[in-house]
Amino acid sequence: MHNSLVQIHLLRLRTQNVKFIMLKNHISVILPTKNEQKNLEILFPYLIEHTDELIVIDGHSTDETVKVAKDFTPHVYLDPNQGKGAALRMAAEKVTKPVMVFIDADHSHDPADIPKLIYPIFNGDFDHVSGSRTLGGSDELHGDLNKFLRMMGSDIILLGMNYRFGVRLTDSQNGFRAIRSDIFKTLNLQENITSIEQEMIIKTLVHQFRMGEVATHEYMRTFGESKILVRKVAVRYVYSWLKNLFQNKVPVTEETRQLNIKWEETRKKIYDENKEELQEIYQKYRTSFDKQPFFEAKK
Ligand SMILES: Nc1nc2c(ncn2[C@@H]2O[C@H](COP(=O)(O)OP(=O)(O)O)[C@@H](O)[C@H]2O)c(=O)[nH]1
Ligand SMILES: [Mg+2]
Repeated sequence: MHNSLVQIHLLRLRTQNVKFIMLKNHISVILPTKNEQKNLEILFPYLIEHTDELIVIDGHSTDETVKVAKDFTPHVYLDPNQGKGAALRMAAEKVTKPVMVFIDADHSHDPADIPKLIYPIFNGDFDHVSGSRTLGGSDELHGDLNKFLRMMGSDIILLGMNYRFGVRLTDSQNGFRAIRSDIFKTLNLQENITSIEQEMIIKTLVHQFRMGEVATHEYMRTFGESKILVRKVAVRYVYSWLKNLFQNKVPVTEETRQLNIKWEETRKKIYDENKEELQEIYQKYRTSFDKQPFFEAKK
């Protein structure tokens, strides 16, 4: 049964692959892992096509995750054992590239969507781009009670964010996203568990960086089970949501202005050197870029 599963997933990835050669030198891909050995064996060959800096932050797996990871990348670290949020913060200390892409290791995201996530950043449209499962569909948000509660919860969280900050985002929780590395490091993120996803979005809005979305599909994880139990994390999610919603937008500081000026220089250089590849990505996904229901609330 597992063999046929693997074949289906390989087929899926092969059909969607896009050329992505030079730009991969400018992004770090961050993979938080906890007991994902079997998923990694499928995922890694595709991931390394999309980055020259693959960083694995492992949550003290008890299977062979770390061993498999080390076959594919020299950048393998153990997290502080506090959860996925703490793992992502640790990753930020290791990156050397200007854009970070976060992708789950359970094979529920397709590495072939990475170009779609990073294009609006290198094109200068956004500073942080989240994959949206509302726009792209999800096999993990519908069908049983646990999924229903997760979907309802994340939609309520989303409504709060949208009305509080005058945007119309469509996904508040996806683990598949791209963000300027300099920004991630200045957001002063605090959440130790997966509630870091909503915190990252809210703080992007609070500090007046540009938040965008593109459609990405979420597949069912291939092997193993989710580590998230709604009843265990719900209180933390609500607490961090309310705490962050009560922040006011902060005026753009001199520090932020400087950060943006420096970024713009970096971006232009990368853009000019990789124009053809970026054009290719644009041509391939133009409908999802052009038709965005982005993000400012209608006045
Ligand atoms: N480093 C690290 N990774 C984790 C931890 N908990 C979950 N992950 C990883 O984070 C990703 C998302 O976790 P998952 O259980 O699939 O959550 P779900 O997709 O929201 O159901 C997967 O790649 C997990 O292996 C942790 O404590 N530390
Ligand atoms: Mg998952």
